Amino acid sequence: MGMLSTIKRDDPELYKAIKKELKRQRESLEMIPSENFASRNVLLVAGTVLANKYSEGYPGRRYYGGNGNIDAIENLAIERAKKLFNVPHANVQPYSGSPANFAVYVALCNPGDAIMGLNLTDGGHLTHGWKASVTGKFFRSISYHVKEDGSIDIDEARRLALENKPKLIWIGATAYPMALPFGEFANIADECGAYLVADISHVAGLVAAGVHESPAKYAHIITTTTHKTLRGPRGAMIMVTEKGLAKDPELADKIDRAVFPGLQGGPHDHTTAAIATALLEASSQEFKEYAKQIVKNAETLANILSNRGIKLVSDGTANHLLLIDLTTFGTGLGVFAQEALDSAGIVVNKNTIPKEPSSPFYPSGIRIGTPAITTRRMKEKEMEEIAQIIAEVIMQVKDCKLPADTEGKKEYIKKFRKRLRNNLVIKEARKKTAELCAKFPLYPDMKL
Ligand code: DSN
Repeated sequence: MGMLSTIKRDDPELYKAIKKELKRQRESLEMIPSENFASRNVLLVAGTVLANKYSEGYPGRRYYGGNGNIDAIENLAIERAKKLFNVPHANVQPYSGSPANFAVYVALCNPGDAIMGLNLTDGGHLTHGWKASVTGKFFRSISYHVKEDGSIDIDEARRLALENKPKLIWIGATAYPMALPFGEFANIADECGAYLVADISHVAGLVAAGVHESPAKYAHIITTTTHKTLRGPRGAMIMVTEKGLAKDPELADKIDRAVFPGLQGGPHDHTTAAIATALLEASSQEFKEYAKQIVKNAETLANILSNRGIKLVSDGTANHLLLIDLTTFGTGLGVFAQEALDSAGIVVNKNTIPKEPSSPFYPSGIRIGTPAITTRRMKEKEMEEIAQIIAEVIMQVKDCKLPADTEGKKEYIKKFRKRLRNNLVIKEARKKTAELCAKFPLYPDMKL
């Protein structure tokens, strides 16, 4: 019997939609770098009766009764996080990455304080002070950038930090293919007296496996989502380091109070438990091999795409993602590349590139990552094939020209979609990606 047999009976409409989504995930190559496939155990735990409980507070200090089992579960997640990331304090309650980051502001800053982060279109995150996020409205946000070679401009960051004396500095990114310079930012933060917060959401799995340097000895606080390279449920954690406690012995309490009651109500106990499962998995030798393979796969993709004349920001990758710069062909081509790849069965996202000449909605790049296809156990051989397919598909969109006016854009994209449906190269590519997906089945034993 399928695991959703009662949903199938009682809510066929919803059942159908879930089934279609499983089919989509199984039959396409998921290459959005922030996505992954959680294990069957993580999914199972996230779907348990733990979702029924209210547990405001922390283990041993709850506002509701009946939390003995939840205390044990949350403590398990906390202890596993502390061990895996080598930190003395972990809060596993943030609902997701953005609330986790906002809790850090609540703990450390007052409205109007200066804060610093990597500029969004240079690869930073909305919550690191971008103008469209409340973090760019409530605080005096100063952005640092990347240089021509795609690496973070440490000199600019130092100059801005000394001039503006920010209360906190973020080091972290969503579209940065190089290693994060934790040591250099620790020096900058120490020089200007700021808190250094490492947002390792994208590389948490690589850090846990020792494939990316850990910020534990450099940052005062570490935030991360749990569902990207860490391969857990959708959730987040905030960790305080020894360095953080040395700077402010009350830092752990401040973080805990900021999460609850500062920002959130009851934690999602089913997610906390699934985080505990993911942390156990991430401490295994198998996970270390997985993380190494993520990087090897990304390197292989980068080499072949570069050889095919496709420009990459920073000319390659040192982690799980590649940022393709399409400006060699034209501006604002990200949307065409994303849609063409989608039709070919490869799911990626359009993305801004450093010094973006277009806009975040019609950006000039695409972001490609290997965490999810590596979970499907694909290796270098498959990356060679996928890179050739991506290159072929990109050649199909290189002559697109994005009109300047909104109506013109809509009309052009409509016609482009029609052309895509009849494109023989894309059809051939779709066949190849379907074959690859069939060879590396996703959740092979899962029956809905
Ligand atoms: N949406 C995430 C990403 O794709 O990187 C960041 O929040």
